[in-house]
Amino acid sequence: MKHYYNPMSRAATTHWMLLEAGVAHEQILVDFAQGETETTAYRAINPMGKIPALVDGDIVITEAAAICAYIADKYPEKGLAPAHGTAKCGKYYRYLFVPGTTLEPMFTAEMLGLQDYPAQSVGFGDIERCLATIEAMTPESNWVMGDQFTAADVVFGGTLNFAMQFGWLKEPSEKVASYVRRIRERPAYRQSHDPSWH
Ligand SMILES: N[C@@H](CCC(=O)N[C@@H](CS)C(=O)NCC(=O)O)C(=O)O
Repeated sequence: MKHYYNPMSRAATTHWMLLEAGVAHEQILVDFAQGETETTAYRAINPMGKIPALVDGDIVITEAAAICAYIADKYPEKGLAPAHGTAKCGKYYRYLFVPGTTLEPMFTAEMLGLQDYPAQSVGFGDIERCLATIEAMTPESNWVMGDQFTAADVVFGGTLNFAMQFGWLKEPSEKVASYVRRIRERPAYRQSHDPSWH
């Protein structure tokens, strides 16, 4: 598998997932600051010109959450996803999808200082709803699926981690802060994230 990556990017999350799964992969550094996501060769892999991307044989997976879900599904023996078709998957999918579809757009809107948006039309509603969602979805202890650490923690916990380190989450509750501390203590997290980030 080829992992198109840069350590100072969301690809740190997919690198973390690959390490959690203990999967051998080829790390291909993409220097986006030097325009390497703009080349014809890279756009053939991801027309979005974004990293991360994972290429597994003739399959291309883009979007950090999709890559994490793919790795968890490809290696079920690693226990990084609930068993397929079980009721637990409903909860698991929610944690995989909420960050990219709802939380990230809200953080972007906040970062850009956008205010005059129609909360009933935009997918993230408004910041209050998103903060309440983060609070409600963050586990009191262990991981989002209970004792089992899964790809959902990499995606949801990884998003909260970025939100804290970049100051998007201005006043995290103790519950959120301690979940992010647990995330940051994981050996695979530490191996994949630059300590200067937080
Ligand atoms: N929705 C994408 C976002 C990926 C993304 O924004 N990647 C940034 C780095 S964190 C990037 O590739 N930027 C380079 C560019 O836009 O040229 C995902 O979740 O993978």
